[in-house]
Amino acid sequence: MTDTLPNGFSHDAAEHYRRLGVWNGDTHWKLFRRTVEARPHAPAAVDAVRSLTWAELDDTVARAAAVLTRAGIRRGDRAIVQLPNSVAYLETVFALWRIGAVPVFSLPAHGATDIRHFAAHAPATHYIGTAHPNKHLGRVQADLARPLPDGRTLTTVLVDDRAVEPWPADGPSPETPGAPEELAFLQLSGGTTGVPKLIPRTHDDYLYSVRASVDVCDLRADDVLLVALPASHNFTMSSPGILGAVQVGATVVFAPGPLPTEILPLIEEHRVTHLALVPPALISLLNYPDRAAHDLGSVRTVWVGGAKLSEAAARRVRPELGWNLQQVFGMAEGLVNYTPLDADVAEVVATQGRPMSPYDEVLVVDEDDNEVPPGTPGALLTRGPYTIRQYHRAPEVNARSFTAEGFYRTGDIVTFVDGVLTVVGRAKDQINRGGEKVAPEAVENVLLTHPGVHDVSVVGMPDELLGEKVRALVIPRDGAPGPLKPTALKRYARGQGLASFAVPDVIDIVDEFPVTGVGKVSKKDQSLQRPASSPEA
Ligand code: OOB
Repeated sequence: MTDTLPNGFSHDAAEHYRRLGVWNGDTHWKLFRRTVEARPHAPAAVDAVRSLTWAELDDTVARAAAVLTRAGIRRGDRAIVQLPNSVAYLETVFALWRIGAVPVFSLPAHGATDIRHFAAHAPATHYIGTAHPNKHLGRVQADLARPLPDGRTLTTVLVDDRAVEPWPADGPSPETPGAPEELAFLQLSGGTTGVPKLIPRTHDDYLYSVRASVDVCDLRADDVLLVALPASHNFTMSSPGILGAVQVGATVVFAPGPLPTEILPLIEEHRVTHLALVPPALISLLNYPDRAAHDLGSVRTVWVGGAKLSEAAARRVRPELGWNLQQVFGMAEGLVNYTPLDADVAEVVATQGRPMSPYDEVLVVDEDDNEVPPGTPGALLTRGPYTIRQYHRAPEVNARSFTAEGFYRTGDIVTFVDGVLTVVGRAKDQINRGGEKVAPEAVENVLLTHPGVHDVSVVGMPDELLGEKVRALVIPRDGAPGPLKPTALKRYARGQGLASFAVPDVIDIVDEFPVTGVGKVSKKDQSLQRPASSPEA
């Protein structure tokens, strides 16, 4: 027996949560099978080409499992999943859980560098991607033909996610699902370092978070959930998300993305009752001129999270859309907070909600880890039944990301008053680009490999819609041939395997970086004082 479970919980801590009944021995495969048994003829999953009941989905998941088994995936293997929002995505993930394999949830926007890192670090044996790659995914897939640093090459499985029958009949495959305390999947951290960290979640801990989410939300059987954000993101998966829909037996409708033109027709056509959005997607919807042409009256609740929602936008939701708003402040590492459905308006529009579980422990501390008085901003630390106590295979990162008592250092600066959290800032070196998290260091590392670059500093730049954009300040190398052009540098960054959302929105060529009093590069000054005359790429 190892010292800890894959999510870092000691056996004692695990036993504690089992005794409390919050870890109840459920698994993702059992969850799915229960809903198939309970609601075989109810609509389960819909996308642009397909519409399946739970019983039909059970069949196609079995076929998908046979295909993946034939590709060599076995119980315990890790497989990177990088698929667009589609029924085929859902089938792939449940097929992996049927086999007892472990999905590594990458986003379609992740670049080749990210995927290679996940492959080496998980370590993964397979990559499951789309048979209809865009330019970006085409680059990722081409790159995977190269061996990994350890000499292995990933086995690639391409899924025709636009086909009516993506899974050729391939004979039965046995069910060999994982156990409750085992690794259920690897989720990706927003990242503050060069490469995203892998987040190990077990069936027990994650499914508790799904049940706790369902408890504070109004998602029921016969409801219709629109999945518009990337399906594999933690928010989309479990707050209450796709797995919440599976738990209650609601229908999941996949939209290709969260633009008003992508979601409005689907809301109307499928009588959508719930959806989750990041703040920029909500604001785009609020400001969309043709909104009134669509009947949005079926929607009861919109969940908004991933980045701070402005109070001004939050105030418009009820009067202009007629929907309930629940702010969601969560993290793939665990802790999720919601504004309650019955909270007063002031709390709904101006706070990031309350921890969803009575077993969530929240500390707000100063620089010496001493608790601050209520209402005083401080760093948020948290521990509880569904917050990991370690990253996957990363002892050094773990030492700085968790306290000795197992609290996770979220990197968020918050106030905590009467059980209500408000996010007021950030202590981590990360850019939150409308919910997509960018590690400046990762972007700097890529730009530094360009022969014309002497030094780079990447910072967040305030943006009306996204909250923040990615800005790179670049000092050219002396004697480099020809002038350094922002457009050329952007193209270079795109070709170097960066996630698409991490490619700088703006590159400014400068002579030197602003420095603080102590001679350290001041990231704050750079993000705030962008010279009006600087060239915009
Ligand atoms: C969600 O998860 P991640 O892992 O992509 O990012 C977590 C970080 C938080 O630590 C915080 O810095 C920021 O994203 N964040 C928010 C926020 N929701 C997330 N900051 C302000 N207000 C909010 N409402 O982003 C995530 C995971 C599950 C549910 C919802 C979001």
